[in-house]
Amino acid sequence: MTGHVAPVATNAEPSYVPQIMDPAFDVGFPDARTNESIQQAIAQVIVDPSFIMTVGDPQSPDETIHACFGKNPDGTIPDPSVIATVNQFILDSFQGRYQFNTNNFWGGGNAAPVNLTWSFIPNTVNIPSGVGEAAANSALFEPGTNTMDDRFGGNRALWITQFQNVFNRWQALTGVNYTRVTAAGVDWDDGSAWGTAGNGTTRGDIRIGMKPIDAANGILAYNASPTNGDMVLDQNENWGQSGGTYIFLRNVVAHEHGHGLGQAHVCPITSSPAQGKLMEPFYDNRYDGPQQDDVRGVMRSYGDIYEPNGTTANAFVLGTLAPSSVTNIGTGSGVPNASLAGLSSNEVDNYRFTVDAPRLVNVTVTPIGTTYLNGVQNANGSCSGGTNLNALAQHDLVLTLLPSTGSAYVTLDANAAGLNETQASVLVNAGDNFLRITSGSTANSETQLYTAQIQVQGSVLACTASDGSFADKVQVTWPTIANTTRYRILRNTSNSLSGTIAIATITAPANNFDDTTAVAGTTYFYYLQVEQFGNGAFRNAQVSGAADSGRRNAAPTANAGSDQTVTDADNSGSESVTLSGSGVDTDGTISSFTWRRNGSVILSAASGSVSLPVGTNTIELTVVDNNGISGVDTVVITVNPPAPEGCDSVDFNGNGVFPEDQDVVDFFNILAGGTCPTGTCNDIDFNNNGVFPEDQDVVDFFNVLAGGTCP
Ligand SMILES: [Ca+2]
Ligand SMILES: [Ca+2]
Ligand SMILES: [Ca+2]
Ligand SMILES: [Ca+2]
Ligand SMILES: [Zn+2]
Ligand SMILES: [Zn+2]
Repeated sequence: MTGHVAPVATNAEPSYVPQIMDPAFDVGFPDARTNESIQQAIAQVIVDPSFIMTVGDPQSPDETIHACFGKNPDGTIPDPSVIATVNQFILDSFQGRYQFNTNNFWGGGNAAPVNLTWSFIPNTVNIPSGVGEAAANSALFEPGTNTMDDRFGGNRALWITQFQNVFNRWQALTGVNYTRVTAAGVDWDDGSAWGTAGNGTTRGDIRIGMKPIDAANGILAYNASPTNGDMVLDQNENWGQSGGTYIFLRNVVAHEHGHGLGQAHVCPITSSPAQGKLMEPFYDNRYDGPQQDDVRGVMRSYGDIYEPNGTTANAFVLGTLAPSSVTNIGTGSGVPNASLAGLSSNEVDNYRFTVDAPRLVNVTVTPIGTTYLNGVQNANGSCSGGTNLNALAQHDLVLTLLPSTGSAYVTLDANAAGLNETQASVLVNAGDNFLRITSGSTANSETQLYTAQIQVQGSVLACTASDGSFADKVQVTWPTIANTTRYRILRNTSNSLSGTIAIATITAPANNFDDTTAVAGTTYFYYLQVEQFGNGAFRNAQVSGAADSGRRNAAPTANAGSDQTVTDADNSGSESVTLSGSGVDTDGTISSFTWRRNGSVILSAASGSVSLPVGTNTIELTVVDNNGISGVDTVVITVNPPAPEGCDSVDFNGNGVFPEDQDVVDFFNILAGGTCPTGTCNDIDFNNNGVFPEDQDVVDFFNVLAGGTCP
């Protein structure tokens, strides 16, 4: 037979000052050495060691009753010989502060979550002797004096709320889930005989009753271990004390139920509330409910609030995490130095998170805990001094980030136990991903509390492709992505990952690529893939349909028109010429026309008149398309000078007949002020020296007419 009787919390009222070692502690406090009920219990144990089964499951004779003893007036625990006598008949040994064996937990154990029901028993249920007290009917409900109803002034809802809050608290901190059950229409259960197991609907796994155990103080309550778990409160305690929101009732019930979950006492009795443990043997109201060690102990058997999450299939669902969001796991316990996530022996914790697109995430796992004294309660009931337990460094945490299928993105195990593991900027796939916390330590029956964090970065990871900016390529660029060893560029002619072809693999830190194989004018869709940590796995940085399109420009063609030859008819040195150009762009529009001569702009329009100097003019027409890409054509415009300077034609009258006398006649006629008979006569400045009328024109006219040369 294994098991133990464990001295538990006590209370001294009305002037009890809760500091354990406080001198006021002994005011009105009974001396356990003279506590009659304890002696009765001892006597009964001696007479009949099997009595402990009376509140246990008859099918599980190993179950243990946890009885609560008082402290001595000097603050020490009760006479060791008293408890030792009891233990001698009940215990094989203490099993450490977590009673983790095949009989002391509900369900599967080792971090296996469990659903428990709880109920109050009606006054009709008789509770046999548990620790030597007389059998009596339960007395939680009215009528009667010192029922729980009475202690709370008839406000039944108020005291039930305190019990509910205790179970809510254990549920909020551990893998145990509770449901209160009642018989139809009443506040109590179906009234089955004490010791009857729960049925899940009208009778709880944890049944709670109240009866006189001893006088006020001394024994406060007792509680059976799993899988009985039932609780008996001493009717003679003032459960209605409202201080600390009924902390007396709540801490005793929470402590007792700790036994009901399979927890043994833990020592030493600490003077510092920061080191406090609900499962210390004596009541303390300087902390409220389960503390660090209590959370660790219950997680050892039932896991944490995220259970079951031992596989990716049953991973805890964190949901869709938005860009630029931070998601914390295990935070917010409200218990100093304790988190809501814990890892037990050989346990695996999986968390599933979803992202809308490939995202960079920062992940961290941080061990939680402090160093505190930890020890067992001795067989004689005294508390061992304990040894330091470093709850921060029980397991060497390992963080693995996994896609929904395939090998891990990254496994973080750089640091030793007690230290966090963290990695920034890991690219994860769109859709479901998993954060997994495991232990790199050998199997360790201690719980390692931890918190974890997933931070989703907001940056967009798409690559960008040039849209016609270059006539010789499409330039693909992308933001530098941390931890990247290689980039890969995929190309498609539709905006889909399906059907893409890899066109380049680029070694980081380069972050651009020139696609010179693109055909001008064709629209392509470019996708970026990333290999991080040199692990050989290229992962999409963009979802299908999210590609940026790119296009190599089809350059425009210019047409400057046909070559022209003109004459400076008025001998002004230049001549006005009409330029008429055009341009064609097959993948866009022409946005400008520019005509240049010797590098200087002479016209900024498709067509127009320009003045060109005498000579050969090579004119360049540049057309620019809507992407700024140019096309060029040239045209040659020849401006000839007027007829060489010299004498006019001897065909003075312009009738095409010469030489003839009529030219002479007409010359003199005009010279004399007459009119030209044909209307097309030359001027009379025959020698074109700008001086007229003069005799020299006459001389020269006859000279040329006679076959001479113009002077
Ligand atoms: Ca009592
Ligand atoms: Ca173009
Ligand atoms: Ca003529
Ligand atoms: Ca002249
Ligand atoms: Zn206890
Ligand atoms: Zn002239």
